[in-house]
Amino acid sequence: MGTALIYDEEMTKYKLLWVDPTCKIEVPQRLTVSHEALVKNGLADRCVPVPVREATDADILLVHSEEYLEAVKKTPYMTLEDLKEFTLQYGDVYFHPNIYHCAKLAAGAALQLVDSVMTGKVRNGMALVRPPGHHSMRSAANGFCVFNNVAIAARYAKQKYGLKRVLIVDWDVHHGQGVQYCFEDDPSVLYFSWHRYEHQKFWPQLRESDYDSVGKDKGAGFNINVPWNKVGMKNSDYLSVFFHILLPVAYEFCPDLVLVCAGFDSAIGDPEGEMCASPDIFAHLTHLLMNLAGGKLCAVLEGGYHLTSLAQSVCQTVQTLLGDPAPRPANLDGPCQSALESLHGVRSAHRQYWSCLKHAAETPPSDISTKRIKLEEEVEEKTEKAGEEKSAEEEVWPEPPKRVTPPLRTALVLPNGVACPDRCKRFSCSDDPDPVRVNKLREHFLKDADDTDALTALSSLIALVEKMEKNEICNGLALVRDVSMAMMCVVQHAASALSNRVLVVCVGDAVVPSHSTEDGKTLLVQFSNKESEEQTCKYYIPVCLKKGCSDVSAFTQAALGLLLALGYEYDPSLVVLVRTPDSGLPDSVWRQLTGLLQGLAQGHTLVLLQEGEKACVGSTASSLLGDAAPSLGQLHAPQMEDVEALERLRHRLQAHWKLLQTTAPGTGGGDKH
Ligand code: X5A
Ligand code: ZN
Repeated sequence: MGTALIYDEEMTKYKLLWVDPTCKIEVPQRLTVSHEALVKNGLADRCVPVPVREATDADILLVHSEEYLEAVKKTPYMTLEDLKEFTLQYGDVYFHPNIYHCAKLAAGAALQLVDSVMTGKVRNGMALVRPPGHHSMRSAANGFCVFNNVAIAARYAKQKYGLKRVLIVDWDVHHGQGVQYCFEDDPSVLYFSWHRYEHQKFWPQLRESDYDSVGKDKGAGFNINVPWNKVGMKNSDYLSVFFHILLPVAYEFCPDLVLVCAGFDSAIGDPEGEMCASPDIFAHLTHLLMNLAGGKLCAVLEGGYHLTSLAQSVCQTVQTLLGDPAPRPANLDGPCQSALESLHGVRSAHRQYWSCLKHAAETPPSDISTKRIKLEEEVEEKTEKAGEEKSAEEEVWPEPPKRVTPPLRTALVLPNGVACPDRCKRFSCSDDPDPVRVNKLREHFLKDADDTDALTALSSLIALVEKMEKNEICNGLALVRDVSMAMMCVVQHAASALSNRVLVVCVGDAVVPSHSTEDGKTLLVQFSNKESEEQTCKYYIPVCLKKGCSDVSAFTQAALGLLLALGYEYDPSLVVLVRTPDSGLPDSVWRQLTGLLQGLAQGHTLVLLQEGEKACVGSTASSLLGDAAPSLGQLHAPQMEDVEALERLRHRLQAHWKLLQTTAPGTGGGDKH
């Protein structure tokens, strides 16, 4: 359905006109390098160009006061001295004769993006804008921001399209306090922000940026702050927060639209953030949000001050919005102690508001809040050391490798007589079967039967897996006579022929090849309602849910907090997704699952369905093609027993799987169960 790209050179036409060390990083090149990188990588051409417009007074007044707007309106006519003087009343921001014009375009760009997505002109999109927006407040410019582009967009979207719920994800490294203030008491806008905090030592040094600011009155629970109390946070830290806070809450909230305050100062190299997440993490952050709200996602640029890092991160985001498979997530070694403390704090602060967090540890981390006071002395120490250490900007990291998309997205192995859906290709090796393989397969799997069709199907399956491994085909779907046998066959092939790991996700209680997990080359996660024998192997994980897979809330919780986290840490080169006919999993959940799992293994997913399930071929193929899955609706509280069982399982597994951790060891907060 397309991705909008909004960019206008006009927004490069203002800059800092005097000396100010805090503002000198906010330069016009931020926009030009980002746009040039999109052009150079052939991404700009694949987007739908959408023109900017000026936000009207009425648009701006959705968030800002009349007095403030009138004051900003005068800036184009001010002298340099007047501008300096005007600037002084605000924090960490500068004015320029053309900034008012650009600020109207930046807000207008966000609104154009919302219009393009809401009218169905495109599925999603990104607006490259200056000035950024998330720090500006009702009556104040702040932190390089003049008008709050995303806050205006949220109000506008609600008003013009009657949206009930809007999710704002602020992955910029700074706290968008302007957005928080705007929606603090508003339960219709869920604001999530992670930000460098260092126990309130980092700009803007607000008490209300901490995890215990959860929103006010009716809006209590709809403001989520994740403070980073140390620099150097990595991919694992970011993903942990997505798996254990943002995604469960976002799915429970069920937004009609997702807005992203897309600041890239949270990536490696940035002098402001000093974090260590790689630019390709934004492919995953984007991907993980792309199935919410029926895929309606608008990303609006905020910060990002290391030009190379910024351009790479922007490309990763846009390429993902376009639907290209995400790169393999590199070295996920689990969250650090400080991130776990934050995770723990946020989850316990929000457990009363979200049923997905109900079983989070009750006790807040022992002393993380009080550190705020204690840390005062350490500041000087830190500034003294600054000279010796390498600055964040000098940090080196490899350029994210080109994401090569296979020539064929989705291939289907179907029995004769089952039609192949649009945009997919029927796949069969019957013209060219490898005789050695065919014999092997017959011997192993079809001993007593001389069933040519079944044999062809199995050989085709193997051939398909090989093509995925060579990156000639991205993903596939097979309708087979016996999913257990097909699963066995693929796993066996993978174990003997592939050098890499395979994640097998089995939905329903098929017979699974649990014995083939011993060597760690296969990780098998099975969802069913059968209480299975105590799990013995690190790589065979039975997940038992009371009502099997038919409870949407329980299943979703398991899929996000357990399966995705496991999958990312395992980092397979192939995902095999199997569903039995009696699994009970509703179609919408199945499509969400299929979509989410494509963040793994560069999108190499092989889906196995039983022959009778013809009716599901179309919708499954659609998910494999990257279409957005339908929303699950607002989720209710899952059954107590299921939640408890899941928590127990997560707790047991976290010794082996670090991405399952949600509490810091030694903070006195064991999970409740
Ligand atoms: C949008 C943004 C940062 C301001 C930093 C001021 N602003 N020290 O990233
Ligand atoms: Zn920022």
